[in-house]
Amino acid sequence: MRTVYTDEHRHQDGKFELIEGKFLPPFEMPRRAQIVIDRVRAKKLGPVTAPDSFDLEPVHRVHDKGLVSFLQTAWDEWVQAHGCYDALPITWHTRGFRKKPPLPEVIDGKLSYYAIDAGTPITAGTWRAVKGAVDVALTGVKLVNGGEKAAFSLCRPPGHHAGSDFYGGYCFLNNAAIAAQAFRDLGAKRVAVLDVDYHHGNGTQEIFYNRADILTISIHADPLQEFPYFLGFADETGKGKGEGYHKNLPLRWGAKWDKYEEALTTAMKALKKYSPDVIVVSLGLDTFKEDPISKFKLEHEDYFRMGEMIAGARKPTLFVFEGGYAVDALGINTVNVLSGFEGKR
Ligand code: OKP
Ligand code: ZN
Repeated sequence: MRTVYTDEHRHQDGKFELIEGKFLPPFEMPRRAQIVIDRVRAKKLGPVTAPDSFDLEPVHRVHDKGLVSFLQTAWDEWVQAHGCYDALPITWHTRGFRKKPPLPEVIDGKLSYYAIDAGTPITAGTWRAVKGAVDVALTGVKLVNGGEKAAFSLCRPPGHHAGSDFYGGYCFLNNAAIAAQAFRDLGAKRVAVLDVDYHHGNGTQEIFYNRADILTISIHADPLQEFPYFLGFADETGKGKGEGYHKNLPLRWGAKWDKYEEALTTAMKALKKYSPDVIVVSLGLDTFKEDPISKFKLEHEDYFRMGEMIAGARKPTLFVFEGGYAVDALGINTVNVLSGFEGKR
C-alpha cells in the first residue's frame, strides 16, 4: 500500500513534557516517524508520496474554530509573554468552575482553557507539524476515495486525544476524525473508526458521540488505570441518534495477545455488522510489551495478526498513525500491521 509522509512533522520537537513528576524530553519525538518511514522503505511496503496541501475547511468540520486559531497563534502569544520556552498550562477547567467559561484574554488562561494535560508542549513549529499531519491524513483520504484499497497516513503528531475544542495527550488536531468526516463529505454513507492505540481515543469518541453515520470503536487500557482517566468506559455507547454507535473495549494492565485478540474479535464483529463504506484505523503501536509509558504486552508477531484481522472486514481502509513510544521497535511493529493487512508476513 501507499504511504503518505512529509518531513514537516520534525517541527514538533518539544523540549519537555511533565511526566511522573519530572520534566523529561518528550516521548512523542521526531525520531518516531523517521524510524517508521525508514522501515516502510526498507520493507518495500509500497510507494511513499508527499501530501497535497488542503485548506482548513475539513478541519473546521470537526474542530471548533477557536481551537484551530488558538493553535496557530499560541506560540507567538506565549513567546511575547514569557520568552522562548515550550508553552505548557498548569491550571485546568475542572469541577466547581463555570460550566461554559469565557475564553481568557491571556495566553496562560487560553492554554488552561484548551489543554487537557501538561504533556503536550506547543513550540515554534507545532502548527507547521500539525498542519502537515492533517494534510497527510487528507491525502490518504483522497487516495482511498480514489479507489486504492488501503493507504497509510504516517501522521505525526498524533491526533486521537484531540476533541472538538480541546487538545492534549500529544495531540493537537484529530487526524483520524478529520479523515473520517472527509470520507463522509466525499460521499461515504457510513464510516467506521477503529482505534487500536493503547490509550483511549477520547477525542474521536467526543467528536462523533451523537452520530450514527460514523461508528467509533476503541480498544484501550482501562481508564481507571490509564490516561485519559475520565472517558473510555464500557458503558459509553453513544448518545441520541448516536446511541449504539460507539463501543469501548477497555482492557486491564498486563493484557497480552489472548485478551487483546478477544477484544479485537468483538470490535471486528461490530464493525462488520455496521458494514461501513470505509474504515479509518487509528494505528497506535504503544500496546507493545516494551513501550516505556504503557502496560500491555503485545509482541512483534501479534501485529501481523492484528493487520490480518482488520483486513477480514474487506473494506477500503485508511491507517492513520497515532502513538507508540518504544521507538526502536516502532518501525517493525507498524509495518507488521500493514503487511499483515496485505496478507504478507
Ligand atoms: C498519546 B497517544 C503516562 C502519562 C502519559 C499522555 C499520554 C498520551 C499518549 N502515564 N501522558 O495515545 O499514544
Ligand atoms: Zn497511545
